[in-house]
Amino acid sequence: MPSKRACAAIGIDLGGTNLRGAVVENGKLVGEPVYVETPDHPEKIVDALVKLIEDLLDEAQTSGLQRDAICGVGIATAGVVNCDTGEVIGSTGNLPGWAGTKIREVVEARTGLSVHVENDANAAAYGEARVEELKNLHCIVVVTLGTGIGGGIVIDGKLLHGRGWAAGEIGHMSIALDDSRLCTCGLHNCWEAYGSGRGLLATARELLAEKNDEGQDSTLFEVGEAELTTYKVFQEAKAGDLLACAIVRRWHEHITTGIVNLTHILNPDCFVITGGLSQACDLALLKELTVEKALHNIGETVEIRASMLDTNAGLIGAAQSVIDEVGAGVPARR
Ligand code: BMX
Ligand code: ZN
Repeated sequence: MPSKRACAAIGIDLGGTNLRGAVVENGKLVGEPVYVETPDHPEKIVDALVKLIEDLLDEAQTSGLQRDAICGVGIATAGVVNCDTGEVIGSTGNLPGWAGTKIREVVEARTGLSVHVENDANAAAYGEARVEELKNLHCIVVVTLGTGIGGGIVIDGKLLHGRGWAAGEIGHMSIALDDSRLCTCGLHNCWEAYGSGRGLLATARELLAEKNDEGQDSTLFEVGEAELTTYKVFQEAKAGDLLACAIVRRWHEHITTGIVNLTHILNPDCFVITGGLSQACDLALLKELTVEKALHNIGETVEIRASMLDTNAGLIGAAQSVIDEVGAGVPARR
């Protein structure tokens, strides 16, 4: 007789580059995550979402999970999301035209499943905050370093959403005054314009121009504008190129600026650093710089740690949120 399985859900993380989905049960992935390239138009993104859900449902059945054991779909997406309606109400140029998409309404109608939609970094924070080591902490801030900088703030186990669902949009806090960096959101001086992958490349271009004038030598001068990638900068820094090391160091200083600001606002127990670029981040250096720049005793006590769920935090957190919603008796919307 097949054993009774706990409530499972499909989790999807929708980023600017990929859609990643998996079935999640008891906070863990059932099988490997499935990746699809993110299409360039909102309608096509929705089509890709529905197709991915259908593929994952088929895959779940092959691994012995009946369709009725799947209690819903959790979707983590970049952008400001109204979680009550499941609509994207704000979006930067990282996902053009995405604002206004009624994800929940459309996906529920097309799949017949309950859908919960959450901002990607909020979903990651929701997932991380349930991990054994973190679940009893008072305040956790999750920072996602990727195309942009996302954030999720969990206080006593609950996500902070704010009046208009935009709490945690930490990538757009202002960290400069000179208007020299334009963010994809249309504002200048955003943390994201310095600390994201795009920000790192802007810093690289600035330092390359400056050091070229000063006659400094670097392998990066041989790299064309189009070939200059974050990967290339990290690779050259690892190989000991001094200019690449200086760029990476400046990137850490930029990331620290945001962490120090958040430390003074929230005095959190810990920061969890996740996202595609987090592997390239030296957390010990971030901690050292935070102690140096924050008020005495505040920087010392804040913990800066790596993600426990790795790049699956968003989809696990999204799946967990729909499981909790259904478990709490929120009527299934079909
Ligand atoms: C942007 C913003 C945030 C998002 C963050 C990280 C959009 C489309 N995105 O600041 O909502 O959390 O990027 O996104 O408005 P990622 O694409 O880097 O994961
Ligand atoms: Zn911005």
